[in-house]
Amino acid sequence: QQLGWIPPLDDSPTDPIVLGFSQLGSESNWRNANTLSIVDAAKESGITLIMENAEQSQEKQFEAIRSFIRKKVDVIAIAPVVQKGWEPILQEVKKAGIPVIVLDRSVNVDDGSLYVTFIGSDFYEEGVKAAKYMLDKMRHLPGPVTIAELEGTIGSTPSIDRGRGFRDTIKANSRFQITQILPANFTEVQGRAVMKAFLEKPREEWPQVLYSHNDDMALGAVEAIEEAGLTPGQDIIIISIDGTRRAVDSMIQGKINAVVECNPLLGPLLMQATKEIMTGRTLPKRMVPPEDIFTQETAAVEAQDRKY
Ligand code: GYE
Repeated sequence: QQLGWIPPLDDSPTDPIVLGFSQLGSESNWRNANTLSIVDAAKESGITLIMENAEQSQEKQFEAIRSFIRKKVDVIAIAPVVQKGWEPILQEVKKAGIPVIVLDRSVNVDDGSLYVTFIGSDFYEEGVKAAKYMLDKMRHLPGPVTIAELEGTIGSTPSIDRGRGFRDTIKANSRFQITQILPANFTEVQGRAVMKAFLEKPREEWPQVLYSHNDDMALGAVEAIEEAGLTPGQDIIIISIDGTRRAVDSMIQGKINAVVECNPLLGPLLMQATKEIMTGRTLPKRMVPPEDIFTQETAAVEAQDRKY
């Protein structure tokens, strides 16, 4: 007698999805919140996460990605430290037949088939928001306004686009001049050192405004400004980007004037996208989380439910 085919039970265990994630580093509080969000979301959604920290080295990202290929992971996610130089490694991944999600920062590639989707903020818009706040804040002040700019990692999408968005917004008004500009790699230590160097110039060259590409550098700069005997937030107007708890607290103390939000909590979206790719769904090429701007007026309310 022939036995019939027994269908598998609906809840029979299937292999968990394996996601290889190349995180670019741990340079800032934003980054740490981003990493944590991804670890938590992976656990919650039952995805096996293999994560490598590249310590801001693109070369290390390549190594991590090659190790993911060898391990035959199902999906590879990359938070790229800089925009350029990704084409060859992404070709390798494509050859291995592994879909790629670009997360947080973007990649400059001609061949759009090299990744499925890019999940990350609109950094240009963040720069525009920072500039608009400044134009409004300084509108009653007569005469020229001098600005110092602390850039992030050279060649990274947020640094390039936050710079462009800001500049494009102020360029019609010649009263506003960026007089000093240097990169500080998105870290607090370097932000402090660069601000110190800005203030070592003769007094008449000190800026009236500091535009910092992230909170960590702004917080470092606040210390340097205080050490120089100035009052941050008053003698120098400070605008930064991210919206970390420490920056919002500093805003409550009056030391930072405005913070443009950049949301690091991308974990749930990344896991959802990973699952959708595995079930064969088509994803939009670009996914942007909604973001706001916080000022000293709204800081206290914001501080109550800051998650990072
Ligand atoms: O603003 C900064 C971090 O890529 C958006 O990187 C991210 C930036 C973030 O180091 O704090």
